[in-house]
Amino acid sequence: MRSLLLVLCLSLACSGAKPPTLDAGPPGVDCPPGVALAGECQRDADCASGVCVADSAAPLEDGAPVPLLCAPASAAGDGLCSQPSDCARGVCLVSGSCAGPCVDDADCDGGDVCRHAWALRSSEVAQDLGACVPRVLLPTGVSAERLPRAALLSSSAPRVTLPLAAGPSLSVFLPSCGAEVSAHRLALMDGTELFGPSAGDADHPPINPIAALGRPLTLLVPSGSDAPAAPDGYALELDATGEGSVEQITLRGVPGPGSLALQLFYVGVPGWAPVGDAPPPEVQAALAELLSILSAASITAYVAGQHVIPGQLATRLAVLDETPDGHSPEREELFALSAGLRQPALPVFFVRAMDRGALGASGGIPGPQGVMASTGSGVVVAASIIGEERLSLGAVLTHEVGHFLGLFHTSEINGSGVEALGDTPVCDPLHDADGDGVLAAGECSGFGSENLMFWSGRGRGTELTADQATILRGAVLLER
Ligand SMILES: [Ca+2]
Ligand SMILES: [Zn+2]
Repeated sequence: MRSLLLVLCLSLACSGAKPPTLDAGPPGVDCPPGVALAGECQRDADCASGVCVADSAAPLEDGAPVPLLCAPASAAGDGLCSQPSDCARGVCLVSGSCAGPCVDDADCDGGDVCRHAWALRSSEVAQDLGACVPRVLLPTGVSAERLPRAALLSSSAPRVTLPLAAGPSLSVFLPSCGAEVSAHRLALMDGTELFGPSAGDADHPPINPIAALGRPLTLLVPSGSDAPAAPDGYALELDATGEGSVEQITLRGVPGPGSLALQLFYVGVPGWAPVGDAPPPEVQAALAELLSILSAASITAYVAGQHVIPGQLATRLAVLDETPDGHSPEREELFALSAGLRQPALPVFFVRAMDRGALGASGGIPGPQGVMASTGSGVVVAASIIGEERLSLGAVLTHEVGHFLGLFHTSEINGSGVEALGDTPVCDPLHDADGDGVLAAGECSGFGSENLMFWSGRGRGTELTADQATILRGAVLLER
C-alpha cells in the first residue's frame, strides 16, 4: 500500500481520481534516440568533409525527422537560439539551444549525452533527431559524485545492494537502456530498516520515505526531521528488471535560502505564449502566488527562459493521456523536452489538460534535480485549472514544485501519511465524515487541508511548516 500511495503522489498529484495500478511501465528510462534517418548523415563521423548539419533548403514537414546533410558549419553560434539560423548547424532545439546531431553518447563531447530531441524548424514546425545534450547541470557549490556503473543482472540476481554514503544528499539512479530499478529497502549499517517491506501501513510508516517507483528513481537522505542522519551511511537494495547497469549520481549542496530558476514550456494551451519577455497573464498570476508561498521558506524564483512548443508535437502532448495501467509515456516524453537546457533550472510544463482529471504532476519526490533530458526532468500543470472553483493554478504549481524539491503529502487520500516530518498536520480516517473513504479538503479543514502539500488541490492550501521549509531550503537545485 505504501508504494501505491507514493506512485499516486507522482502521477496524480492532486486529483481525486482512482489510484493507478503498479504494473511495470514501458521500458527505457534513458535510451539513445533511435530516430529514423532523413538524409545523408546522422553525425559528423558520417561526413567525409564538413559536418552534419540541418538541410535548410528541404521542405518543412511537421513531425518528420530533421533532414541532415554534410556541409561546412556556418559562422552562427552554438549557444542559445530562437530559430535555426541562430545555430552553426541549423539545429535549434525547442528548449532554446543549439545542438549537434548524434547516434550515441560517443558522438558527444564534454559529458553530453545523445538523446532524442525536437528541433524548431519554424514557428509552426518541429522535427526530431538525435542530439548531443547536457546531462547534469548544477548550481555553483553543489557537488556531484558519479559512482561507477553497477551491473544489473536480473536473470541471476534481480536485487542489488549498493552502499550509500552519509547524507544529506540526493541520489539519482539512471539505468542503462532497457533496464529499470526501483527501491526495495533502505537500512542503516546496523540493519535498522528505514524503508522497506516491513514498513507499509499507517501504523508502520517508513522512517525515511522513498518514492520507490520513480522514473528515474531518486532518493533523499534524510528525507525529513524524523529520519536519522546515519553518519556511517546506508545499505540500499534495488530491484531490477532487464539486464544492464545503473549509474548513481549523488548530489550534495549547502542548505540555505536560495533562488529557483524556472524554464517555462507552453504546450498547446490556446493563447499562452510569452508577451515580450514576460509570461502570459495567467502564468504571471500563478508565479506571483508561487513567490508568495515560497517566501515562507526564504526561497525566491525567477523565469530563466520561455519556450513555445509548435506543431503536431504540441497538439499531441497538450492533453496528457495515461495508459490503462496508470503510466503516462506522454508525461515522460514531455519532461524529456528539457533536453538541451544549458543552465540548472526547473523545467515547468503547461499543458491544456491531463487524463483522469489530474491537475499536475512532478517528475519525482524529489525530482531528479539538475538532471536534464530524463523522463522525470520537470513538473507539469494543467491550464484547465483556470476558472475552476476551489482551485488555484499558482497553488497547484507550487505543490508540484514542493514535490520536486522533496516534499511528500501531509496526508493521503485515505488518511494515511508517509512523510518523515514531525510538525505537519495529519488528517486521519476519523475525519471521513461522509464515510466514502476519501479524506476531502472540506473534511480536513483545520487538519491539513490548509497545507500546500495536502493531497487534494481543492483545499487551495498554501501553508508550509518549519520542517517543510527546511526540506525546501536543502534542495540542491536552488542557487545560493
Ligand atoms: Ca469523505
Ligand atoms: Zn501531490
